[in-house]
Amino acid sequence: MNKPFDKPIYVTKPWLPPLEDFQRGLAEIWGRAWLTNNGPVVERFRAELAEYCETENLCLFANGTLALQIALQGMGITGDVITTPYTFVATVHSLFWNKVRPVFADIEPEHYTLDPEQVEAAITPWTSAILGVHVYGHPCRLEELERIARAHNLKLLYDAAHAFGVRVNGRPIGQFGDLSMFSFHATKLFHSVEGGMLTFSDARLRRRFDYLKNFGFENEVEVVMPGTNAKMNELQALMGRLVLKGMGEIVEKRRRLAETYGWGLKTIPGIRAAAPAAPGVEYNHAFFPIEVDEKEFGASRDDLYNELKKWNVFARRYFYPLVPDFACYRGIVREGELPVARGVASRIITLPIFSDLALDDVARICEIIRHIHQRRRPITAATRRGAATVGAA
Ligand code: T4K
Repeated sequence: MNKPFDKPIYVTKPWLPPLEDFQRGLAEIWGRAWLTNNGPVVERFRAELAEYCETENLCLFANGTLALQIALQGMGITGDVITTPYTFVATVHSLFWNKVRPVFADIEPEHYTLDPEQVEAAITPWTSAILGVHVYGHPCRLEELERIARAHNLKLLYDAAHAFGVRVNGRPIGQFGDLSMFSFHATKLFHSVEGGMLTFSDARLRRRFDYLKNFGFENEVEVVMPGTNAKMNELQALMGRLVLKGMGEIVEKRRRLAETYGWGLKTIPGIRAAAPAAPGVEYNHAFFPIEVDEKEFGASRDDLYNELKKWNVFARRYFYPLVPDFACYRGIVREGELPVARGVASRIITLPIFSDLALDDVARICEIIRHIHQRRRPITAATRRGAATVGAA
């Protein structure tokens, strides 16, 4: 335990299929020389995902950010959208790109998702939609948000970038709300190198999204709307198809890693693992966040983050700073607002979790954290008394 890991341990590492399987698929793509623009591998991937997500209302994209931008555009979302400050910047950038004003509502402290009470309080005549984020793969308060959206005639969209594979009361997470966006980026537990997906309840949206991601082309001579280029390509789809086969194994390994973290961190003062998944949720263990209580732990979150680097452990502070604190969004919220999100962002650290990580490595990371605590433990009355006794002996 007294020396750093030989190799850096990053917060995540993509699960990769056997290279021979990818090479075999690649050879077929080579043979066809059909690389993008809705090729057969993308079509096959779409069909497999439709089965996995239990819906035909599904579109694939080059990445999650473009998927969300197109979702907002295709659904005609305008005015103000209530969203969370506690997310990756892309959620809010997608609103900006659609000239929609983000209105930030605070989060709840358990799973860090939008607090429905705060959402309801933020509604004005200009509000057109709610955009929740299933942060770390934990579902938002689905029923409450649904009730609020229906009561105020608002669209309900979810950024489900972290939530692929999650089910709630037996239903795939993408079936809640009007629409969900999934990211298939290499850093996600399920990926297609880069990639994104929309699932939605209104079947008519599919045609619209298909136009929007392909320049609005109806045929060679007709363009029906000003679309962009956001198509998934054949190589991405090949990777996605192969990773989909590994989903069961990927989630199970993460579950065991999370369990090992749970045991290893339980007795370290000042370290609090995020709450377990809510009842009825089949969780995907997308991230392993912990909160650091500086007083109890004896070192700040940033100290822990920096100390871990010395041990070759590269945890991340997802999601710090809060989106409204980035220069391009400053001024939207006032000082003192969003107290829960602000507190969580100052205490959070996400620890490494990925299929290739050994359970023993997780146990060791926990011991390193304990070691950092023991070295930095503040002098309390009890330790002072102990020192006095030692001195007297
Ligand atoms: N909404 C939410 C809530 C999101 O979290 C995201 C993306 C989006 C929307 C947008 O979806 P996409 O348009 O990306 O599909 C990463 C990812 O780039 C980003 O996709 C992700 N969220 C975000 C949470 O994390 P960075 O800048 O922190 O990634 P990076 O390059 O520092 O990678 C993190 C670690 O992963 C590295 O230290 C090492 C490891 N890694 C990374 C890559 C790219 C690998 O081992 N292999 C790799 O290929 O943003």
